[in-house]
Amino acid sequence: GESLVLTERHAGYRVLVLNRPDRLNAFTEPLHLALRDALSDAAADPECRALILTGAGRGFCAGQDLSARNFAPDVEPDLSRTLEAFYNPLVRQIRDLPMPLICAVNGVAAGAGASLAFHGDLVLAARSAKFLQAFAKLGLIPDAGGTWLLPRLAGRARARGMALLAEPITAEQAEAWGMIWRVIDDADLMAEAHRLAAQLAQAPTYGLALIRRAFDASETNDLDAQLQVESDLQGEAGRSPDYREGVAAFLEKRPARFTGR
Ligand code: T3D
Repeated sequence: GESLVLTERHAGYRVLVLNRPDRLNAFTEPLHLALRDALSDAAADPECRALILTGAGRGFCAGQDLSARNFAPDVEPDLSRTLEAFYNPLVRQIRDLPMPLICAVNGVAAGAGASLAFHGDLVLAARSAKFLQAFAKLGLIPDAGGTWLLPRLAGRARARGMALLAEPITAEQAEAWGMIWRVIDDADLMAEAHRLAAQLAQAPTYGLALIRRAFDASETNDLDAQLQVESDLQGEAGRSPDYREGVAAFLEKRPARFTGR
C-alpha cells in the first residue's frame, strides 16, 4: 500500500507527512517505524537543513491507534513496552535531530499526537486545529514527553487543567498561552511552514543544532551548570565554518552564505 509517511524533498529541507488520513494519522507500529525511518533518513542527509512535519487529511495525529488496544480479557496490557519501544525512542530521535523541526499542525492533535506536535522547535497551527490531552479519557497519563512538556509550555495550572479535564484547546488558546509559535489561517498554513523551512535551510544549521542542545540542557541545569554548557557549546560553535562566514559577511556588509557546517 501507500507509504505511511510521505517524504517530500525540497531545496534544503524535507516535508514529512503522516499518512493514515482515515484514522487521523493515529500511530500504529508500522507508522512508528515509517516515521523513524523518515526522520533518520532526513537526519543523515547534509542537504536537509530543516524539517516540516504535518498530517495528511483533516487531522495532524490522533495519538495511539486505539483499535490496536482492544485487548482480550485474558491479556494484561503492557503499555510500558510501547513507550519504551516506540514513543520514547521517537521523542529522543526528535530531540537529537541535527536540524530544526517545524510542526505544521493542520488539524486535531490528540494524545501522543499532541505531544508530538509540541516537540517541534517551531509549532504552527491552523486556526481550525485543536490540541486534546485525550489520555485522561482513557485512564492514561500524558506520554511521549507530555508530562514534561505541558508544565514547561503552559505552566502548572494550565498543564493540570488540560491533562485532568481532557478538553480540547483551540489553536488560538495555545498561542495565547505561549504553547506554540503561531496560529495561521488554514489556507496559509503550509505556505508559512515552507517559508520558514526555506529560511532555516539558509541558516547556520550546526549552530542551530547547538542552540537546541543548549536549551535542552537548560531544562535541568542550574545557572552555573548552564554557563558551563554555554562555554562548551559556544566553543564548538566558534570552531564552525559558518561562524567565520557570519562574521565575514557582517564585516563585508553582505548577506551570509552559510553551508550549515
Ligand atoms: O501503548 C499505548 O497505548 C500507550 C500510548 C498512548 C498514547 C496515546 O496517544 S493515548 C490517546 C489516544 N488517542 C485518543 O484517545 C484520541 C481518540 N480520538 C478522538 O478522541 C477523536 O477522534 C478526535 C478528538 C481526535 C477527533 O474527533 P473527530 O470527531 O474530529 O473525528 P472522529 O470521527 O472521532 O475520527 C475520524 C475517524 O478516525 C474515526 O473513524 P470512523 O468512525 O470514520 O471509522 C475514528 O474512530 C478514527 N480515529 C480517530 N482517532 C483514532 C481513531 N481510530 C483509532 N485510534 C485513534 N486514536
